[in-house]
Amino acid sequence: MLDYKNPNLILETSEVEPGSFTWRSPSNLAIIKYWGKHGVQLPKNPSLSLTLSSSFTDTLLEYKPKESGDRNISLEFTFHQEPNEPFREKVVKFLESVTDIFPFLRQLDLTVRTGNSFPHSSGIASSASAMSALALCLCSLEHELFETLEDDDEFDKKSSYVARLGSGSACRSIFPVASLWGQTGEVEGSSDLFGLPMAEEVHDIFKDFHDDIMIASTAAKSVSSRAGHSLMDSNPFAESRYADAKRKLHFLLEAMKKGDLETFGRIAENEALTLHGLMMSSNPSYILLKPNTLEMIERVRRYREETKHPIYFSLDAGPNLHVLYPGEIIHEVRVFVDEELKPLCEEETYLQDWVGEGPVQV
Ligand code: 2P0
Repeated sequence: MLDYKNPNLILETSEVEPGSFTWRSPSNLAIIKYWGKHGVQLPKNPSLSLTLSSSFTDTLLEYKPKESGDRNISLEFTFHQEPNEPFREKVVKFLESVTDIFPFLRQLDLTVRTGNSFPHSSGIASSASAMSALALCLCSLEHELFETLEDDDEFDKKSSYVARLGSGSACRSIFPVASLWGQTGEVEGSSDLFGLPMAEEVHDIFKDFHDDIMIASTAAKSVSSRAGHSLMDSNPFAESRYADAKRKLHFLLEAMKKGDLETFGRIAENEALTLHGLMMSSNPSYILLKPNTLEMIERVRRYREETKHPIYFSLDAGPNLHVLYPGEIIHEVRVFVDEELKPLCEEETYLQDWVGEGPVQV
């Protein structure tokens, strides 16, 4: 099995000049959800996401030959210009876990400076953007030091593989427009180990597609995604859920290829509510939705019914409602969002996001 372990990536440190890389990487929104995993960050079912744009993480990685002779990961870390020990420890743990892939990390003094475009604790999952940005920096560093990743597709594949080890959903953020992660007979070359680019498999309507993220609550989640995934191991509906996701993927791929928004929207909403249904049917059970989330769902459905506009919703592992619609109806939809949904948001806050072109090196 592909594991990218490479003991040859060892430096002659006296020849290394200090340097740095910066990557900006977006978050993504799963339409078919990843919920349940096994082994080392392997999904129980394939998932398919839209790559976002305005919700991103910027990560700068600086490196220089290590001053001390030890083999520990040496990392200075700031988040929004401030030291942050819990985050630093998380990143150190992640870097330790990828030293078989990047053994040279033990030979360098590293600095990571990172920050998100979206407000802290706005309830937007930041692990996808953060871990993809870091994985891209690591692959850039490897290429700078060893000239090993000249081929862009190989660079993306390895970045996606490494991002997955940091956070499953992060492996899908590497690609523009849309990405599929998880082995499926539906898509040639698909794998549980990395995401695939799907931009060429989707209709143009999804390339001008909006996701307004309605902030129903910024309170910390009562159950983390990590704990949520592991509760799937004892969920009585788990096996039928994985089968259902695989079945829906077939119809979603077909709909996205054709630009069939009605089928797309039906599946997106069903997956969002299934995800939360799985949380409610876990043992112990938990609920992340808020009363205003449900009120917003009703209003989206009523507006769709009345106007026949193709506007749908999705949810991540939290209470915030993602309102999805094509760019061609943005003017009408924004009036609805401002008048009917915004007043239901915490401090009337919502984020305007849209399908984007994936990470950029800055
Ligand atoms: C997804 N989510 O497909 C699903 C649906 C949230 C809702 O994957 O433990 O942070 O780091 O692999 O990726 C959020 O969980 O979990 C998630 P880990 P991750 O996007």
